[in-house]
Amino acid sequence: MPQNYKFCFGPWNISEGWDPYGPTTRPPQTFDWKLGELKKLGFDAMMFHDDDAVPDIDSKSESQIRKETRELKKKLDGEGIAAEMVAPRLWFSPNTIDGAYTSNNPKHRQYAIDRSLRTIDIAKILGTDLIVLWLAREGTYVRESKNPRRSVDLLVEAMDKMLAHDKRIRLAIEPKPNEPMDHAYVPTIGHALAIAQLTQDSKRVGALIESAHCILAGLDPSDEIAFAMSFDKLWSLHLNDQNGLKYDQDKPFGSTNLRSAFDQVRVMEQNKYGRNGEYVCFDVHPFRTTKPEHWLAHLDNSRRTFLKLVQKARTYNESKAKQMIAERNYQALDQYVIEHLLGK
Ligand code: XLS
Ligand code: MG
Repeated sequence: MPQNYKFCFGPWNISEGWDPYGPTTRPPQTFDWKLGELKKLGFDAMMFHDDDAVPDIDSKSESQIRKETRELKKKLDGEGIAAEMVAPRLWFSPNTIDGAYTSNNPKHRQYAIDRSLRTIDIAKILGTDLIVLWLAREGTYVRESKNPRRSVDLLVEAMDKMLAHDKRIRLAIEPKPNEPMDHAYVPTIGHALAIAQLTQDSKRVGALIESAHCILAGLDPSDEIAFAMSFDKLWSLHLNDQNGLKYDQDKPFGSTNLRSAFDQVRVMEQNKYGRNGEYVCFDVHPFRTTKPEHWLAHLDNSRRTFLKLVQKARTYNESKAKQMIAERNYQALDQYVIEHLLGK
């Protein structure tokens, strides 16, 4: 049976256009407005940072966090929208200036672990077992400021504490090679799955792949997806796009690399991504130039492109391709793929 995909995005994907060189270009919107737009678009789930679910989380008690999360759960249920995952946002606080789990300051490491355990509590109330760890500030600006071997141990220690906090949650590590760090400690899916093997319960530690992050590592997203699926450990996907090695652009899916987008969809189809309930999330931002009246277009367009590429994958002439491969006629194969994507 062909896979029916379920789609998701986060409140941060309806952003206001700020960049380091200029102010916002769109007025901030309420969470309720964003939830309403997600529902109108026909998406199935919303993904959350812990402070998307509970704003100003650091100023709140555990009971207040639980109370606000229950209110959010009621709101999501009322709209028939699932929570896909919750990710601790460990890159804004003054306690994470020098890293979170790998900070040189033991108090700050403890802050990061405590906040991650709160994230697990939020996820349980929202009805998801998936915790995403984008290790934004686990890395260095100055290599000698940290001991890389000890940093791996500290990451494993933090994950073990999360796995012990609740026996049902799963951790999905989201690799990214840099930004904001000069070099991040977990740059690729290989590093993520290797670290998973060091934890106390490695079957509960998997990964999330983001297209742009693979490109920033100089890798092909479809190969990274296939690699993670070889281990049955691709538990979420952030499909987007990236034009070369620069700041993380979070461009709409297929916006720059249509061939690569096709290859990502094809490898998802071949490996039946989604058969265990995994979502397709678009971690994309509108261009700064996008007007408020076109605010959701980047999400709707990403899904349109995705679904058109699903059709391209399903109408790909496998036997014709097999013949060219058998003849090692890869020039013809290359041209066939191009013309298939270009259509009649
Ligand atoms: C940023 C990351 C972030 C995670 C969620 O580059 O992709 O959006 O997906 O914290
Ligand atoms: Mg992401």
